[in-house]
Amino acid sequence: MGWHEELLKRKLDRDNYRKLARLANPSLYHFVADAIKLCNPGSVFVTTDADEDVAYVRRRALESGEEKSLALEGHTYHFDGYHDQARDRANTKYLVSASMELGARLSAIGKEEGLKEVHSYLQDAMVGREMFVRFFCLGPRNSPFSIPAVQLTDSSYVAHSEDLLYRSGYEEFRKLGDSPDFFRLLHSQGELKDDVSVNTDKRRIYIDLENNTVYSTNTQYGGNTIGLKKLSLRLAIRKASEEGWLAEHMLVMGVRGPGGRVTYFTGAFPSACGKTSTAMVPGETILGDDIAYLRVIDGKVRAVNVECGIFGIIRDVNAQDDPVIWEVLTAPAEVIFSNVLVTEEDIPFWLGDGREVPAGGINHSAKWWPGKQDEAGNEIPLSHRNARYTVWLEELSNLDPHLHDPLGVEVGAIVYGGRDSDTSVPVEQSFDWVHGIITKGASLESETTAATLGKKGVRQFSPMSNSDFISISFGRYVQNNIRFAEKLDHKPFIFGVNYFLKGQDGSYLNVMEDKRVWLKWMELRVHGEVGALRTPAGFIPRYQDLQHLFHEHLGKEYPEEAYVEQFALRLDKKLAKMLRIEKIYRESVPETPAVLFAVLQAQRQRLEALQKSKGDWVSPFDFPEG
Ligand code: OXD
Ligand code: MN
Repeated sequence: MGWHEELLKRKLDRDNYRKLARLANPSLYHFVADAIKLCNPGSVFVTTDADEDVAYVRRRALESGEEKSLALEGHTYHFDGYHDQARDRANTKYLVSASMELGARLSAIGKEEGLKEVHSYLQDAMVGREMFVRFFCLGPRNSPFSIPAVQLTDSSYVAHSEDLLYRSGYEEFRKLGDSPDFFRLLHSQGELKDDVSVNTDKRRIYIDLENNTVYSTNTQYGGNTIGLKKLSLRLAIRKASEEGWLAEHMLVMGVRGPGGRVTYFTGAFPSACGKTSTAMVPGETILGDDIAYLRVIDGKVRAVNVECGIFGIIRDVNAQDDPVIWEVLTAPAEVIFSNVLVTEEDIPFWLGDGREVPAGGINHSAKWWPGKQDEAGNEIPLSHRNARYTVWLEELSNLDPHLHDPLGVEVGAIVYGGRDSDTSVPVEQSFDWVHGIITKGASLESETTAATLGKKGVRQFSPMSNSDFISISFGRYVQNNIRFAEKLDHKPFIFGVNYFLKGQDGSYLNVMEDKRVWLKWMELRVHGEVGALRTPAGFIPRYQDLQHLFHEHLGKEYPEEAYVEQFALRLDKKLAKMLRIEKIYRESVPETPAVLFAVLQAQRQRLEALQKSKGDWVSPFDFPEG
């Protein structure tokens, strides 16, 4: 027996040792034993797929005080520290060895230096605490998509959240045998005061791509700690690029067409840009709201949701706009609320919930009252703008029946959307796969939101809405996307959407529910059942079709002036954007495929020619049917 096994035997009680030993995987023993040696936990709990193990984690979350009960049965809440409320981009880095080429857009640190640093923060970080060892399966079980992953954490909140978000995977590890092919995630909250991580200056999320291992410490916020989410997405993007499939920041949903037809869509939107609310549009079915794996199987693109739950932004969730999730959040069910306001009656409140603001309560800033200010004199809202809820998808009334299908669903359309106040039309279809990947996916920009730390509202380049998670050079990533379906007979259609377009007076031109109409239009396009107008940048809807769809699905009028304002081509803005994107690829993206420049330049020339004849603003009625 090597020292790893000896240490495990010494540190784990009999029951927990037996659970680990049953997996008979030396690489797993190494990972767990190394982590125990480093973090020095007081005890270790190994979780199998058994209900009682899962229930134990849930109970510990309450006993440890990381979660507290709310009035409704099954509801709990958790707070992250005041300065630990979003993904920390600046301190999330790839550990690179001399042989790795990641390109300048990826944040990296030398492997030796980075490991030394993060190990120093993790050293003895779990003294007197319990370490949870949790096994999960990314994607459905027993599937070509499945990736086993093991999470070690000293946070029962993290372990509990993952339980709602991922399929348990102890049995997947049993099937894995002694293979080292699994993801490894190690997290510690670091030093705590009043239940929150205090050393946020030492918050680090370091990713070792060569060993499929992620280290996260001195943080509690889910986006930094729930290793199966964005941290595993980074590992998966690299794995996918080596194996010829795609790991994407995408929702998966079913959109109903005429006669009960269901067409499956995947959709990439940067964080806090309408992805979850699209996936939950009333009347359609949801498979997932955040991360999808896509593979070509039998000549068709198929997709699965990597997760089985939602870690959703709660801000603006209200009975009117989001009836499906509202129902779940206001009835007994297993729900974790984070960074909301909790009143004396143990009722959670959040920004934009449509209810009267309560007189006070506690939130991420401790005791709260309306008008409370932080040290800098800024008013503290009743809940954080990035406050979240965590639930099982099974709780949703519109869950699609294919969530757990090992082969996923066939993808009819891929939608790319960003937060864009002044450039793109609400919905537009690309000419073909390559044009779509390049002008919609690879050209995506978005104005920043509260899901990451830093200034909000700054326009950022975000190819496929994945820029925070791309773990290979951006050029190679785009190339992989192009190649993925280029040669298939049945390619998904590619669309761009923009829910955030504003008019001249600065107000939004659409309301949230309008996206239902865009979805219905796209569904009809996939089946060739509705016409379109051909612009130099893609196909846009005809007025009469939208008028009909607005009436049929939303029961409202759609005035011609609204159509013209929303679908006019804003050529000055569109051309400026194209120049920005070309410049980014030319100057800072090595390995950019030549076809990207060819497609962008051809489109730019078409738009310039149009601008010469028609000026900066062109009405949709000026375009021919195409
Ligand atoms: C998320 C994110 O939580 O992208 O999904 O930040
Ligand atoms: Mn996301």
